Amino acid sequence: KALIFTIGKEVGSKLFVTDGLEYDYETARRVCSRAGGLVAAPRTADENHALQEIVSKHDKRAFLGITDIQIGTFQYSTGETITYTNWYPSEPNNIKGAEYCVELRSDGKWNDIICTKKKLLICEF
Ligand code: GN1
Ligand code: CA
Repeated sequence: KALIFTIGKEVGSKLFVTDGLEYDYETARRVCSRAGGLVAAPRTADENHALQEIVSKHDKRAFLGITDIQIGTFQYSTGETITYTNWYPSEPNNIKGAEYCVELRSDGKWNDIICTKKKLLICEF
């Protein structure tokens, strides 16, 4: 828990932790999973705000653990349909029909992007 002072944030019972590095989405999933966590997915405005602070600090947009690879509906990596959203205006726009992942911008808003792009890793525990 002490690590959150340098590499993450605590919101309620959730810990968000970053290694400061960028990976494609599948690698991000693997790295978080190996550590016993999931790619971070904000379920409230408070959680979104904590993730925004991490993104701003590192000046790198982060992947969220949210995709529409499977059924055209955005889902958490647990398979549940998302409840909270914070899309940037006109997003998700699914450019070229190929944007199945979601990035968090430094303004806290979400954009759908291609999963093979490399984005900041933030895991939740
Ligand atoms: C554009 O350039 P950026 O990151 O602000 C696009 C997004 C795409 C993204 C792909 C208004 O966003 O929808 O996902 O490029 N924004 C607009 O890198 O077209
Ligand atoms: Ca987009």
